[in-house]
Amino acid sequence: MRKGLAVLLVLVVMLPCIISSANAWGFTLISTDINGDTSDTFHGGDTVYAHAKTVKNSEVCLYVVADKNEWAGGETLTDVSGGYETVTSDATTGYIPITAIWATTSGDAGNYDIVLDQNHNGILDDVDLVDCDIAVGFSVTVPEFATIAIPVAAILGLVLFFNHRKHKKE
Ligand SMILES: [Ca+2]
Ligand SMILES: [Ca+2]
Repeated sequence: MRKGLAVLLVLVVMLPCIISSANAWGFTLISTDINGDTSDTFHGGDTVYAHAKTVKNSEVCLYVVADKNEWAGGETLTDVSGGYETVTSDATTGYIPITAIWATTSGDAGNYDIVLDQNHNGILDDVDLVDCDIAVGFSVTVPEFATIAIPVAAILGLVLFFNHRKHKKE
């Protein structure tokens, strides 16, 4: 019962994000894998891609910014991925190419948003798109190898240390 409630809560929280990722004009912006499939969780070391549908045949900029859920408009966009990407949307469909926006490292763990700067002025405006303005856009997690390797290395170090001391006493 409790589990069901938790799942329901998660769905209620997630749902507005799914709806709002498409705005009144039917424009969308999502974080994806290399194939263009929606992905909101990446391991440090993964490359984050973005896909979007926006105004046809327009040059736009893609920013990776720190996650924020109270976007009011007028904020200066600060890219954390080593620079924003500039792409041009298709003249017929309005889709941008699936674009690599960030080659992450294990030091990049955290929550982020993507902003499509439609009028490329480096400021969030009504015409720009945010993934996601009311929830985490995507998150980068520490790779499993590091979370396992560090405690294992620590235990191994202790074992070697005590072994060394034992041999010294003998
Ligand atoms: Ca803008
Ligand atoms: Ca957000």
